[in-house]
Amino acid sequence: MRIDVVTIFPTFFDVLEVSLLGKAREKGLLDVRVHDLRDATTDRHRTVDDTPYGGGAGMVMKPEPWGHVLDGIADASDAAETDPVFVFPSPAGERFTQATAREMAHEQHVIFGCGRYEGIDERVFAYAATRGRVRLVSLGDYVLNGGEVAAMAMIEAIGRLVPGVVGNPASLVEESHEDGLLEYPSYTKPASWRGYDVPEVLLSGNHGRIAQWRHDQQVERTRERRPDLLAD
Ligand code: JEK
Repeated sequence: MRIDVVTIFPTFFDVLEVSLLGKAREKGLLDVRVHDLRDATTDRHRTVDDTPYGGGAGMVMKPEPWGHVLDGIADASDAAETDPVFVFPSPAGERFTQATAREMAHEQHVIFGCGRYEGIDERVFAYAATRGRVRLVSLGDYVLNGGEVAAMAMIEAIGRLVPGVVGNPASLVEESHEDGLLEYPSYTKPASWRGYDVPEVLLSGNHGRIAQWRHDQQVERTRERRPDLLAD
């Protein structure tokens, strides 16, 4: 899978070189390329923002550097590939969920456009729609300072679903059977630690009882912490 990221803070994405996604990149499963939006500017100050038409607080990202950099990425993309998907993290986007991650893990080419300031001139989204599919996606209902942290979370959630990235595919199979419940609690050795004991059922070797106990824990925790998940 090919992933391009456009940002004014390319070093934010240095962490993609470590851990699971770093290994996936070494193995050639993920081809991630980060582009500095300022390299697509033409003025001496490498300006990417300007004041909003109609007034209001803050600055808005100018369309021209975005047009230039998105053209460069789309023109260079493989002629054999399907249309890329442009993902613009936005507080005004559709909510990013595990279902969104699953859909995007099937794509050949995803391009993340990370805004800053008050966001990106709206015409950039209209233009990108002439070069691929466009989705404005929100990580959640809180306000971040830009799209970078959201894009990073999305890349990790999508990347781990690409076949071969997660070493043990059984963990992904188990996740897909969780049916919208929170996960059950996990324990490892030692069986007794600082006076806290691992629940006896997990030491019993009775796999039927263990499966029942884990399911009960999932339902109980979901009712306490995320009752919204049980609504229907
Ligand atoms: C992309 C710029 C910063 C901050 C003004 C007024 C209510 C805020 C833009 N889940 C998520 N939260 N935030 C983002 C996100 C934030 C971004 C950009 C994504 C580009 N910013 C910013 C304040 C405002 N708004 C009305 C909401 C706009 C995000 C994601 N994904």
